[in-house]
Amino acid sequence: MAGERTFLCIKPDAVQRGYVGEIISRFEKRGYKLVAMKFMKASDELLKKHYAEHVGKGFFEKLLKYMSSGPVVPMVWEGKDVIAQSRKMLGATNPLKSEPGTIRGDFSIDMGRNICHGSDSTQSAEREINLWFSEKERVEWKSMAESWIYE
Ligand code: DAT
Ligand code: MG
Repeated sequence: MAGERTFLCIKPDAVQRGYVGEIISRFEKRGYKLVAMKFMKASDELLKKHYAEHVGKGFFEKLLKYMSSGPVVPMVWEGKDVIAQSRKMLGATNPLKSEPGTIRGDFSIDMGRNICHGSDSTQSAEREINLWFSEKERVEWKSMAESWIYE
């Protein structure tokens, strides 16, 4: 299955609160395939590029401080419709509006502590994957579970 790819990033609050495994587990269990992953502190320079659309907005400095406050777990995941499906699995940007059962709806309350990032379109997925990962860091592998996930 030559699936679509998306960029997800577990944010510093989720690392601090011990939710790294739980978040990865949800995407694994759904049937999506992990293609790349790192554990790192993001520089202001990288975050300004990542959140380019929000530079200059009222909440931007707070967002930058939060995202650079500790380690994050950037990842690339692959599979059918993974961009839209992972946004659904994350829930709304404001956790107070996220449905229970979603990652943000289950584990967060405030917008500035909303646990995990996910690309919102094909274009942003491509841009974010290229920003956070070199070609070499994306692992080509065949999942043996594929024929049990896709018919
Ligand atoms: P998302 O992360 O759901 O793609 P976004 O791209 O609009 O949402 O914003 C990026 C992050 O910035 C978001 O996860 C939380 C924060 N944010 C967005 N809008 C905000 C606002 N009005 N006040 C405070 N923080 C905000
Ligand atoms: Mg966004």
